[in-house]
Amino acid sequence: MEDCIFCKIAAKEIPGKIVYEDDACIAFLDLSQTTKGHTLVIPKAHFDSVLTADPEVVGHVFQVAAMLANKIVKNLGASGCNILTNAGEVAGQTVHHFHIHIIPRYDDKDTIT
Ligand code: DGP
Repeated sequence: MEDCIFCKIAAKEIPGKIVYEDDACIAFLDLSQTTKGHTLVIPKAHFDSVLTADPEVVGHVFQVAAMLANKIVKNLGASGCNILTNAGEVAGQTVHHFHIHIIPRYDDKDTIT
């Protein structure tokens, strides 16, 4: 989709720190790094949010997110993680291309505001 920053990252038109890629999705480090290793998983095809995405795509992207979260937590020595998606501005979505956040959690003091 024209003017979608995540479509451009998926198409490698603008740089992203890519940590995983397959035919249908791509994962890259979030610019904001809420905690170390904060990663986004997105479908290559454009859907505005999880609410409008093809259910099969949603399933695949969540499977990949779970697999990557496991590796990220182990590799970075985190104690756990948040896996979440925001749908709609009212829910805090700022980039309107379906994406899943993987936010590693390191201890009970790394509170996310
Ligand atoms: P959300 O609020 O759920 O829509 O999260 C959007 C996230 O996308 C936010 O944590 C910051 C991140 N982000 C925005 N623009 C870029 C970008 O150009 N590159 C990368 N890597 N992340 C971005």
